[in-house]
Amino acid sequence: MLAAASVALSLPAAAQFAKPEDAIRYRQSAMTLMQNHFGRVAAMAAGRVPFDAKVAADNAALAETLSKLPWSAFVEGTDKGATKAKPEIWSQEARFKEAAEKMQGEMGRLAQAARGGNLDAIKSAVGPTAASCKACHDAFWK
Ligand code: ASC
Repeated sequence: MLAAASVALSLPAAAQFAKPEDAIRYRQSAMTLMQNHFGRVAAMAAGRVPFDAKVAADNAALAETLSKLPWSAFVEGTDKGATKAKPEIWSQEARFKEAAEKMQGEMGRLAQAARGGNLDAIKSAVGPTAASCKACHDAFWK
């Protein structure tokens, strides 16, 4: 209970779910959108698409906002069903929270770099951001 409450309290607005499947779909949707908007910035950083400072800043801002959303949906009882979430999310809640917060911090730094409009600063921020996505997936995603 306390663990679940502390996750919820760390959020700007806790989402509510009628069914476990709704929570799973919500967090997967947030991750999908975040991946999409982060991916547009990462593609510019990698030189796969031409750099456009406004597009980068807009997409990085969206990715930062989206990075705050999945966590309230990791409610108890949503480790089963159509999810790749590992049980460690709930059994090692502090570790999961730390990894989630690390990613949100990196996504915030990326958004800040993108607001500055400097491609080199964006390039420097993309790597650590992607690494923080991967670290959490490696540990907590089947
Ligand atoms: C992405 C995405 C991730 C990370 C990771 C980086 O675009 O969806 O989870 O980058 O693949 O290694």
